[in-house]
Amino acid sequence: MDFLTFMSVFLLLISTSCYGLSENHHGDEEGGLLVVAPAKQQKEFDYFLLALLWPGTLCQGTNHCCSANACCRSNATSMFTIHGLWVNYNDGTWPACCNNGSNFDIKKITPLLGGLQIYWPSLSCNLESTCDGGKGLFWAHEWEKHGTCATPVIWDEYTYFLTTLNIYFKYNITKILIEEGYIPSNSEKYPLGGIVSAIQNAVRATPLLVCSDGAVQELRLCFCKNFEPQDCPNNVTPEEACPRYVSLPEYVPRITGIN
Ligand code: U2P
Repeated sequence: MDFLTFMSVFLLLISTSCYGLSENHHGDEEGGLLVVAPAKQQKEFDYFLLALLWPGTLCQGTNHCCSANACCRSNATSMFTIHGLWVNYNDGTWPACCNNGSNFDIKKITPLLGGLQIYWPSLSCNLESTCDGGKGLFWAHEWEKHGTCATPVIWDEYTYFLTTLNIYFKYNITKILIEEGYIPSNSEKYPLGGIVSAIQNAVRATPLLVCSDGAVQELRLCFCKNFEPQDCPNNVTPEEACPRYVSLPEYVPRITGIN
């Protein structure tokens, strides 16, 4: 089956309710620790959230380099990269680590690795927490913490990564912003409302932006279970909220030696 056929069948098979009722259930972190409920107690999620990272902001915090850290690449372009495809509840919480038996296995996504390295890179040298209390790749963290909770829409690791790449390509946020004049810059500031409107016009749904010191750090797009865009609930913390004028810093390669 070619890829387009696969995606068409896949999208037809999944449930389509955007606003279906769902009992809320508690998610996630308390004092940095994952609070993991047994899989059978997890309630089905309400919507998907594609979280994108802006390397121009995040890479400013790079203080040492390694080959895994895309902030250290000399040829990194100024584009949003993928943080993860998350599954959330409408009340602002989310399930996490829904299937400890489904540990990340890189072999299952071998055909996708080329794309993942470019579009879903780690922006840090640190290993990330896995659901069994260990440390692993950024991809392992995202699959185990978020992907395993995406049932009954997504059941397996390969589909999780493939689906995420496809949504990312379908809604090319970097291109949308550049076409509207929001060019990465280390001197300009842009009205937050203008950025939000540009995305609303292109995607037909309201995104959510997360800032750090007035710079865009993350951009989130929300989707119904059939992957139609829906408005994102405005549930960022005050520390993450963006001011009325934001910067979109240019990516500055930080080649301090790969070690
Ligand atoms: O915002 C801090 C971290 O909390 C997790 N998060 C946040 C919002 C949301 O809607 N869903 C969600 O999971 C993310 O955790 P991570 O995937 O990075 O471990 C987010 O970075």
